[in-house]
Amino acid sequence: MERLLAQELSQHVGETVRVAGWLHRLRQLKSVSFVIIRDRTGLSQVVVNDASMVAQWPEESVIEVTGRVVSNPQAPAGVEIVDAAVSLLSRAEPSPIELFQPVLNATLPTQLDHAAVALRHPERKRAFEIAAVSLARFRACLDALGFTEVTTPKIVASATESGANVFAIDYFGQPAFLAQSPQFYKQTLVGVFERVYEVGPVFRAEPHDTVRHLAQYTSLDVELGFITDHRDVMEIVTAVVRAMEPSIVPDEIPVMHFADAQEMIAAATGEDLSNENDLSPGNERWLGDWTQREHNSDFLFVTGYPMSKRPFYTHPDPERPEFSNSFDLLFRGQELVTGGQRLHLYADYVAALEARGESTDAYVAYLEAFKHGMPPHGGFALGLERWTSRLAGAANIRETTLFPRDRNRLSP
Ligand code: AMO
Repeated sequence: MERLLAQELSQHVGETVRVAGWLHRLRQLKSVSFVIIRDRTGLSQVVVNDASMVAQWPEESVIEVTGRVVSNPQAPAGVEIVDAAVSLLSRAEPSPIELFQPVLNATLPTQLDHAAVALRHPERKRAFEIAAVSLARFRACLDALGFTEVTTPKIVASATESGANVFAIDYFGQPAFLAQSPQFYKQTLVGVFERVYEVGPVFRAEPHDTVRHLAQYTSLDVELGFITDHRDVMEIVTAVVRAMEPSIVPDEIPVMHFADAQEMIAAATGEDLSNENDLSPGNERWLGDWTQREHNSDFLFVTGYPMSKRPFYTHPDPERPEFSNSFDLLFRGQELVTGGQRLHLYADYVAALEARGESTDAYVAYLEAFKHGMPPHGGFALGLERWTSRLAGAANIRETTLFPRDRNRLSP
């Protein structure tokens, strides 16, 4: 007999069926007991008269049931299984977490320590189902716009974003790093495909333990050639986030220059921001509240971050060279996306590295692309776990990361 799923049962009233899944809960009443089975589609209810055998099996044991489907408006999905024969496929040890609770009562560290079990909770699992849908839509949107999906090495010879937060490794006796981003490769591949994207892990040796930083996260990277400036990239960002979750993106995402944002925050809070070249997390939250209030929008583009804060590959604003043709997209008061226009002339790269006191030696392979003709181009990266945590309203990014890596956590 073919295995049916919880969601399919209502179409089989009157039939004898087979279901299988995890023993979610046994509810024993005086004359009758309910065995609740969980499978990937939801919960099914099985009525048993004698629960003495099931009562010996701890929750999360894997069981199989054959029985007849009958209507019962009070049961999950309006049906239940009666005349049931229940058997054990795999006996569990007592569960470290009460998965049958509608909201998990275990602390986050306990949930993370026991991820193999905690992730089974329908609410925890749901965030990752949403992430999977977002990813599929991200890909579909870019495929339709003529982008090619690529995969690039995660063991690399040089840092891409900044020297400090990079993991060094021993590569057959040679120094190497875990990639902080696919930045150099995605730019290089604009020379090959014009438009590329990559979904992959990136590694940051973040020195602080915060609720929004991981040591490994999933970066959704995009890069495209033949742009006029960063605003063409922002159009693609808008199309992508709209595709990922259409209901939350306004017709037009408000845009504000970094200098104007600082001026506004300083005027409103009395904070002296004259020496700041970035937005603090507190100021991002302030802007999130302001955008919600003034524009009824969850999103805000902040453009023109100071060049001193951006990586060497960033294109300056030709009108105000101390500012850059770059942007961040804030989502509900938190940075979700960073992007911008890049330098595309070889001579500009040599000058930019020199101005930062860096030799070109570490970048020879990357710079070859620019020696051999690169169009004006730009791109962006979106942190998947940041996206999902904001969407789910999670207080901590670890709640929407399957197996988070941070300063203190290397397992599970
Ligand atoms: P950036 O370093 O700003 O830019 O990273 C891009 C986006 O990635 C997310 N993010 C993180 N998420 C979780 N944990 C972290 N430690 C973490 N660090 C960053 C954020 C952030 O906006 N190469 C550029 C992108 C580009 O210009 O194309 C880059 O990596 O959501």
